[in-house]
Amino acid sequence: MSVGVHSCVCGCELLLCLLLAASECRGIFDASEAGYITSPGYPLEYPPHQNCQWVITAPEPSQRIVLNFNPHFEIERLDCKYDFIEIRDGTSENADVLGRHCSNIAPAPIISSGPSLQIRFVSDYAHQGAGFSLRYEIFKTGEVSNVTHTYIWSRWERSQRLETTHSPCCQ
Ligand SMILES: [Ca+2]
Repeated sequence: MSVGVHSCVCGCELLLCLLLAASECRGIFDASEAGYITSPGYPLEYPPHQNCQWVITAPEPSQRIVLNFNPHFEIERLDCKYDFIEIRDGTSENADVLGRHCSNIAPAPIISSGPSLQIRFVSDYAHQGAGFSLRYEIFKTGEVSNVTHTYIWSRWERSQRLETTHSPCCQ
């Protein structure tokens, strides 16, 4: 049985469906402005029966996208079969899988090979966790190209450093 918008509308209370439809559980984002994507409710437990999908695109065909995960990561383990986050290298349904992750170890940074990637988050009916939070932005190989980026990056680095100082999990 596929769990999608239609089965949701038939299978759960209307209010919950409206909340799901209105939630941040799906969307298309332009990576030229860096942003965050989280599982619903993060850092509180994500709800059961989630089937979220986000697409991130970059404006230039030569650009790539990088995802950095918050170390506070918790998705039901068990072979990543019931709950998982899956990242694909492009927008098509058959795009290569860059990673499928669960458990409580955040993935290492993930970089697309082209200007788009898609993220899917699935949960089944039981056993939830805190979920995930990730930051997306255009992957820069060379020097920093503008002031905004420098600012965001230094802020990000600083928050990483703080987390490292306070948490033994981020060595
Ligand atoms: Ca589950």
